[in-house]
Amino acid sequence: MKQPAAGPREVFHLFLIKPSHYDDDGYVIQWARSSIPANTLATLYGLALDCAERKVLGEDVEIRITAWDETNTRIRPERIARTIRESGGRGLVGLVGVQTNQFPRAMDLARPLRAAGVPVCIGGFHVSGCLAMLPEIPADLKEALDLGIALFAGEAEGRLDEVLRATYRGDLPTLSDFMKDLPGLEGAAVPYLPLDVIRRTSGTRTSFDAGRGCPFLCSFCTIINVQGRKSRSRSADDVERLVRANLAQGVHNFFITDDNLARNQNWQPIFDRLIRMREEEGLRIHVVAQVDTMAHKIKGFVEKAGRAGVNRVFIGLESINPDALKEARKGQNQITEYRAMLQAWHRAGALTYAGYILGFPGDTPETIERDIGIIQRELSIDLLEFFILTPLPGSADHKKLHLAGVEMAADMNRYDLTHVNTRHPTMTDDELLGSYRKAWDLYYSAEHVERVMRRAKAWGYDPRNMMIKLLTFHAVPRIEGVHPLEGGLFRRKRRRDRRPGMGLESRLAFYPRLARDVLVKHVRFARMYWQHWRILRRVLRDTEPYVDVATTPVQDAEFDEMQMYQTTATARIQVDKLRRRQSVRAAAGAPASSD
Ligand code: B12
Ligand code: SF4
Repeated sequence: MKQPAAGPREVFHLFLIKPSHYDDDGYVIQWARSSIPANTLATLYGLALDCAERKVLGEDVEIRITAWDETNTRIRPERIARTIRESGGRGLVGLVGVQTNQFPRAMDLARPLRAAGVPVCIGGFHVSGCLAMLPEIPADLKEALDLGIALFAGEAEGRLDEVLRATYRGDLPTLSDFMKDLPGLEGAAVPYLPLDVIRRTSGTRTSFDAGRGCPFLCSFCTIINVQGRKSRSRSADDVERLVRANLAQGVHNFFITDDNLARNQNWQPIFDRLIRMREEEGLRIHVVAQVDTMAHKIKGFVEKAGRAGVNRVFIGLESINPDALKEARKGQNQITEYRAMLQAWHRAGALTYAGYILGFPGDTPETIERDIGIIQRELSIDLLEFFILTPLPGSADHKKLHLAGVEMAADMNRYDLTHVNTRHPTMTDDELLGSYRKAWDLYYSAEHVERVMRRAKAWGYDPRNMMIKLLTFHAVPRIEGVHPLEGGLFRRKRRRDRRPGMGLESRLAFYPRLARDVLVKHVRFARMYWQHWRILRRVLRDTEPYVDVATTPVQDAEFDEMQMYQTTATARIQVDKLRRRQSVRAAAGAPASSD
């Protein structure tokens, strides 16, 4: 008699979904191609793959994993429920990496799934941040628990097995809180996404976290309260393994998502490994990293980063005003170091992206405008991105306001760093929002775009690439009205994917307006492209060498001359302190240093 083919008898569907959030009209922010794959999705996929390979639900159960990012894929809860039902009813929908601004959307995806009896589990910064910092569970999380949605606070390494087993048994707890027990990362299954998921983004780039945690204490930051202040890192072997797995599928570009790679205790072995792979094996590896403003003071860090393939760095500059930095407990940012730091990154061949926060207590529309002018003239930043100071759940700022009973916006969808969510001491909400919107136009003015392209040419970066980057960073907020970090190629809007409560528009109202919007956006983009292209032509034609204040090497006299150091009393005090330190060093015969 013929034996039946051996193999699993049961299928357990694991849908891993990274939700998006709603724009101001209530439509899901979604693109034909989003900008970069979400690392949380890669991390959960890597862990799930490991569970599937180890058959944690038993020899007879196949764990079938699907990974979707809603910023580039339409999610249809009813189809998910049907798929699970039709293959025996076993499965779990994991809503992954859910940030505060994504929590309302995550709930709207979860409701129909729960109504169809599908187990749903939500994890990510909103759940973890709230549980880490608030004395009681907030109303939105309580509502989730009431609907039977499981909330997972903490990290999934070493714990996904049990989440899957408990779901399979039918006793997944509604609340799992591992915030006090952060796992080590060495040897854990590494982040991984298959090529078809990566291809839904605009470049062939994937992401991974080489480590978690940051030692600093910035008051607006959620990361230290969720991932801790101690560095937990993957090993160089882990990183090599995941890099090779990606090279094998043709992916050579990596975004290392550590908030502060400079404070990853293993940065050196990791860089050395990447350097060896690049320099000895000739492998093509390009890296985008996030670092702090003092990374250039770590011996060998910038130089090794360049050799390891880092060609873009995101830097948390936040402000050029020492009072604001002090207020935000970001005293580690020394404005007297900014110029040396930016120039060091350019020498290593890396493009500099700096984050800049608007809405510190001392900010006014006038100081914001003044400071952007100073940055343009004196700092060799390539791309500047603006954020509104926001009390994110999980941050010390949020906890303080919450405990003091200060009013904050109740709609979590607004916590995307582009909305005003609490009162500023002197600016009205409209003034702050107006300053935020104007900031993009001020920084990306035609005059400054030309300056940055000329600087790029001078330090050896292709001005054509720089033009595209400047153009997209300005076009996304200006034309699409969203932050560049939330941007993508070709916005998609579905009539039915509108926020409940905002009303379903009729076909006659929705589609003609959509067609008009698409047309207007393309015309506006073409106009911006044309303006940028004309600037580029001028820059390419010019053969004169280019130097300006920002690209001039740091000199002692500049501390008396540059506006950045003269505008506020605290900046002048910082310069005096620097001078005193320098003279002590000189007296001791130590080599000159800006520190
Ligand atoms: C890389 C990154 C991005 C990338 C990709 C997103 C991603 N998640 O990978 C991009 C550039 C797209 C991005 C954009 C934005 N980001 Co972002 N981003 C990050 C960053 C630096 C790393 C994310 C990461 O990989 N973390 C590591 C993963 C593994 O940790 P995790 O997400 O917490 O997941 C673990 C656990 O939570 C748990 N878990 C998570 N989900 C689930 C699900 C289940 C079922 C289970 C069991 C467990 C589980 O297990 C995971 C593995 O251990 C974080 C800061 C940080 N350190 O996390 C900010 C962060 C998440 N971003 C933030 C914000 C605000 C934004 C933006 C709104 C900014 C803006 N104005 O545009 C946009 C939103 C757009 C979007 N669509 O995501 C905030 C969110 C804070 C909050 N309370 O909401 C953070 C925390 C940074 C900050 N400023 O505080 N971001
Ligand atoms: S340096 Fe960045 S990651 Fe570290 S505490 Fe400050 S904001 Fe958070």
